[in-house]
Amino acid sequence: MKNTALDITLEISRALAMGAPVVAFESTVITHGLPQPQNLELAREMEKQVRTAGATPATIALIKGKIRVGLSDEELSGLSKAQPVLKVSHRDFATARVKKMDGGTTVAGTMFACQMAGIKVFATGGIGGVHKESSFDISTDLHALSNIPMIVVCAGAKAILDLPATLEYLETMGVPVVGYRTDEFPAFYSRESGLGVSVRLDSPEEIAEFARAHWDLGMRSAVLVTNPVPETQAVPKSEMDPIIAKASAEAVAQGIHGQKLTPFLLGRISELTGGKSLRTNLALLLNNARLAAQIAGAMDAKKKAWAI
Ligand code: PSU
Ligand code: MN
Repeated sequence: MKNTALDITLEISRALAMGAPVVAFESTVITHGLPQPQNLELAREMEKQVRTAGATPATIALIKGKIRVGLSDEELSGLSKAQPVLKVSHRDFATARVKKMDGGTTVAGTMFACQMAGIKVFATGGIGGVHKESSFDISTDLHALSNIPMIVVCAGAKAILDLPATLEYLETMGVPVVGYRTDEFPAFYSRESGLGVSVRLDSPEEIAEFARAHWDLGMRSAVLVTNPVPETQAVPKSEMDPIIAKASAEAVAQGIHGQKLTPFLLGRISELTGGKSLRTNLALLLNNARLAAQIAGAMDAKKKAWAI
């Protein structure tokens, strides 16, 4: 089906047509999640890591209202500096389209575009979830995970969220939460949360096999792979908890809510940790890009084995 809202680069559409491994990236992390110039450096480095691992990177964003799969370096650079720029989840695509705006796609928005494009593996930092400040602030990311069949690699979810409620919601919606070489759900900056995953898997091949089994059964939900930040870059939970509590209290005091809440909390946490959390954030994003490329490669290898 030719979709005029969607624009895929030749390189990516060729890779998809050949069944070669492709890894998608979101762009809200570039437009709203990280400061300049680290956002652009990170976006470039993630693409590089994926290429080194033998897969094709596909950064997804809205450019002048069009859903773009694969960006040129000029476009990536423009997006990293664009002001104002939309944060695009499901409800915002039509806004971007009719107003011909640039926008960074959230996890949910990126999954929507991946489904249109036929991309099966996506790497991000942390997913959105149920916020602590308001029981009605539940990220569209959770809804997307419940009904878009693809693999999403993340470092868990930040403890700015209500993590037990987020995991309950994922369970209700039938989303398997895979711990990569861990039994514990990682909390983004920290490797520990005190909460469990639904299954532990120890290799990219096992993850590819698991996803295949999930979808072969007729399930339509995503497989959420949680990859703990490398030990050398992790910040202990005990160190993060008071900082997160302070940032959350400030958000409540300042009346910050809705789409602005996540970017506000991320920015404040980075300030309060004197940039330490930012370094952790960058490290886990690259770590997730590498694992996603390995998983995409393992899925590709499986497909070929089955075709014989
Ligand atoms: N969590 C992070 N960093 C981020 C985000 C989440 O640690 O940059 C971004 C992602 O793009 C995610 C979005 O999809 O925030 C969730 O926003 P909301 O809570 O408004 O749905
Ligand atoms: Mn929200």
